[in-house]
Amino acid sequence: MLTKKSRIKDVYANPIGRDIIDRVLLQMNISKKAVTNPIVGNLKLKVLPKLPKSQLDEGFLDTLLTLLNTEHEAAKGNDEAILKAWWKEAVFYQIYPRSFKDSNGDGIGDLQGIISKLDYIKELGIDAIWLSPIYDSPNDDNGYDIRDYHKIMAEFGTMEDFDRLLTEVHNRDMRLIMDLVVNHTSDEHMWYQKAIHEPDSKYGDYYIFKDQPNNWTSFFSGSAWNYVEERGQYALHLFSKKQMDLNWENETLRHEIHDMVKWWLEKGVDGFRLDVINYISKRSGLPDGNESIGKLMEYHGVEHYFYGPRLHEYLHDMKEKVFIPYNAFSVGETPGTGMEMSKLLTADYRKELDMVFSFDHLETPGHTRFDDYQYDLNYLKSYMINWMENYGNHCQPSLFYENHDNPRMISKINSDRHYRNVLGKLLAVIQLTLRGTPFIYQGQEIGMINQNFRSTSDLRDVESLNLYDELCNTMNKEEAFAKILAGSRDHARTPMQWNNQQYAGFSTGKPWIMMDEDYKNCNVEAQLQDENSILRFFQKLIALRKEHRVIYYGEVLFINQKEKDLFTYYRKDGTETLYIEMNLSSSNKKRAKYPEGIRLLSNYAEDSSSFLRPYEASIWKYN
Ligand code: ISL
Ligand code: CA
Repeated sequence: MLTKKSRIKDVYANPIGRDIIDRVLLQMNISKKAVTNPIVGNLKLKVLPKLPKSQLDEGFLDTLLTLLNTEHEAAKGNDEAILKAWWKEAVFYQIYPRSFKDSNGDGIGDLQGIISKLDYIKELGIDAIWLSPIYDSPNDDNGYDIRDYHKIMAEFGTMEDFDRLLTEVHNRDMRLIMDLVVNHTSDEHMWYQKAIHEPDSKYGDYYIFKDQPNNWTSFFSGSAWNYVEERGQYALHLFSKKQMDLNWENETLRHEIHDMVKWWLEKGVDGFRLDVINYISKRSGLPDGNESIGKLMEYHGVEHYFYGPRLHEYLHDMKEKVFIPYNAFSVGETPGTGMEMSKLLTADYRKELDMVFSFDHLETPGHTRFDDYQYDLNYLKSYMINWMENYGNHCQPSLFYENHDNPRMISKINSDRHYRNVLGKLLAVIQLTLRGTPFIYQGQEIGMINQNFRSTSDLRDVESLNLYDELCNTMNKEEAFAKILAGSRDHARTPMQWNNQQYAGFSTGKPWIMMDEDYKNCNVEAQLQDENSILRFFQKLIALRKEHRVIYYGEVLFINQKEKDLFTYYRKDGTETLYIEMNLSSSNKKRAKYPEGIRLLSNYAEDSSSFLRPYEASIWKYN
């Protein structure tokens, strides 16, 4: 049991304590050495709030201790071999259906559009597709606000289209996973409508109601509570005002969700990506969030639900009752969980989730998504080293930089067009040669970049638009727009660039969201014809990955770790050794040594001798 008399080093020795301290340091941009040095390590927790300029108060300590003392488990060590599984060998491709391919000219991507591009996906070398939500929805958050789990969004097609899509995916020996959004539903979902109109029915307790709101804030600006006149109470929404949080404490609701998931598994889908699944268990009593944590994390209340008291129980239950019987795969989206929490959520012997997406590599220390800054790849290097060395054999890392919620990675690192091609390929090498399961986001394979949005009328995303309104209270419109522009999720949601024709071959009609002129140069058709393109590189790299199975299960051995801008490692097993060498900067970098063996693939045509060129990335095979 840890108390205020415990020393910082004892907290850091506790897995959950380490996760939380690491997270706080990351947010504040303070090096880990600040905690691991003995002077600080020996300080008692209770002195922290008393230090000059301390941003931490007593409430922070209480929260920390509650979190630490409710988790009694620690993940097992690393002595057993990695268990094999199809999803540890697969390359996933994420489709954002609204922006992938439109088949009927209404400017909105749809299921028939996806079907028409399955051969393209297969030829890229993809093994499994993750579809962002396609269920019936009023689209307040583009389908992440579900109105009916058993119906297809009319704009996307029909259930017959879906069945056809699933068959066509399977016919090509690929798998399909769906997006499962069960932290919340749309306020237009029948359950919510009954909950407010028939509070005495079984639905009355399906959502989270309170007589008085607490201080929790929504991720999409403002209070997380709506006043519900029908009940004279407040209802919780961690996301938009139309995304109402479900009450997982209610067992009938949990069974209802299990049945719904089984319904899709009966159809033959291969698994799920579980939206903000770590938020489903909220601390009972829904206490106010601590002010200093709220300020630090930019949202109030997170500490009471990002790793809630019954999270493991709910996940374990769902795995046993629903996923295991259907042999279904599950990857959880878990914003805010650190490595140790992720281990406890995914270790194979614990039977909760197969994998999670962690997000701490998407911004460098001290930055958040809405800051305009240049991402330093040396941070990605240190992050990857840490995960590869410490995540362990019972857990499988996910490897990704892009999805529908984040600006394009190339733009974050270096927006100089000159480097686009080599940089896109370098990122691919990291993603496809480390140990883990890669998730490629649509458009990443052709090196799509951020869009030139000119004003808020070009934007569609509820998060961006709400934040803009909020920022306008404290800054002028230009400043507010500039901030939105840096982090808007819409950068990733513009139409897939298929060719150089009008609307990029995405649609014959005007797309639902704007696109700039980039498609004229950057598109699938042109890149398929260009041996030197990012797309061709992805194809070759994925093929290489399948040929060299050492990439799936082999050891990762890093060398030159301390050498800035140089990222080098071996992949090794009993049968072969690969050597990966990369220059993370836009300047020439001296090589640590000239590699032996043969160069299998590189983003530069000819090899040079003593130095690596800007963003050079090569894979060598040793004998
Ligand atoms: O926690 C966050 C703070 O910015 C976000 O990262 C947020 O948790 C994350 O964007 C959650 O994403 C998922 O759930 C949302 C939906 O809008 C996203 O598109 C989805 O990926 C609500 O369903
Ligand atoms: Ca359409």
